[in-house]
Amino acid sequence: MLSAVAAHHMKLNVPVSDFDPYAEEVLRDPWPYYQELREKGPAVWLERYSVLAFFRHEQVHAILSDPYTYCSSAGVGLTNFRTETPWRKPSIILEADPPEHGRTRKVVARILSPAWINKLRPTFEREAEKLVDKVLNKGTFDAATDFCEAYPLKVFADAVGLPAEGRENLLPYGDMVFNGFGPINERFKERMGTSGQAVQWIAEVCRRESLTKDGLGADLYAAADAGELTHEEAGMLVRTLLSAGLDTTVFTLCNAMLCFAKHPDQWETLRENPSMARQAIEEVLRYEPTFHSFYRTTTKQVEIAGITVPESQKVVVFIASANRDAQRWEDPDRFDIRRRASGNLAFGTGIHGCAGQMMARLEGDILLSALARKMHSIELVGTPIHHFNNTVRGYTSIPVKTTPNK
Ligand code: OVV
Repeated sequence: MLSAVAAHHMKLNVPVSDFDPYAEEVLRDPWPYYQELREKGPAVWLERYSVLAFFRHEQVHAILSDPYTYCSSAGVGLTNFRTETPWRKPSIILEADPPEHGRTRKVVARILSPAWINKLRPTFEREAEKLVDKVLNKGTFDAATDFCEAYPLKVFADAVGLPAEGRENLLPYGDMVFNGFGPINERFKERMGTSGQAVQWIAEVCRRESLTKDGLGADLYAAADAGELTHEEAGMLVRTLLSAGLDTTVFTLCNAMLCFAKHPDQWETLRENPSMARQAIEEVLRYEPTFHSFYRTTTKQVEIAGITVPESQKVVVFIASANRDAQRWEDPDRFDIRRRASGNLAFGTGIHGCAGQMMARLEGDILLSALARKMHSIELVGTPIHHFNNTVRGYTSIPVKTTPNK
């Protein structure tokens, strides 16, 4: 806990705000709030949560690049694991610091590396063609459920080696994990109350016996056989794949579909150049990043942007805000697939930068280029339903009408 003196000291030195990042009106449209908060100064004290918040690209990047000062082992959510009990056993990769983090990260990085996952490409492409044909055949469909959920639930879950039955537990489990990085609010409690079965199912399928012999899950257990991990750790890292790999890619695809439905000129550009799919996904990630924020905890007193931050202070970095910082991006509120969007912080950066980012790009690239080759137009035919979550941003429903290429 921060001492009263330290809190007082900090309030004297940085602007104070009653901003609530978890309020529905903020989650629905955070951009005007972020702009105002970026303009207040390099850091803002969020009095509702007693955390120091960073909204500018410069500090967000600096904090994520210094894991020794801004650690993850006290949790990457609002909960401080040193003083409060986390709702689940901490992740041995996400919620770990060097040097321990390096051992688990090395194994996960290998099985999610381009070289390793490229063997999935033919299967992912075949499934993308099938799914695109199916929805274009329907014409009118829900892009969130019929398309953006359907694809990762098939291809990623298959790649990990999960059984076909029970996959309906994956998104509720992820929703709980990502709500769990925020405050213990009604949103978290409600999800917690309905997800007991999902927790149970996840624990079950992380066991070696539940997984196929040729998937990423089996690869983690093979690393344990080779002495790189314990077998229990292999199971924990399967849990990481299932926590971090579904809701995230589903929501990224949702955000992509909505970006193109709302920007028909950009769709036209992509349709004329399907090979731009990968760069288009990058701009979707910059413009509508799937994460709004993440936390770190200081390991010592530190100076940043002239502010003295005490030891053991929770800091929150708004990566979504950093991605729209005019100091870093020209015309940041413009969705433009031709821009150079690399360097955006949607996947974080540094040693904890998303280990699955090549998998996410592979899925997005393949699905978007299949669409670009087959779909002429996409149009919203109803109001999209936002999915409110304490960490990630996406949709529950996106009613669309599409026309195929002639
Ligand atoms: C990046 C991420 C998100 C959620 C869960 C985990 C990782 C994990 O390691 O469990």
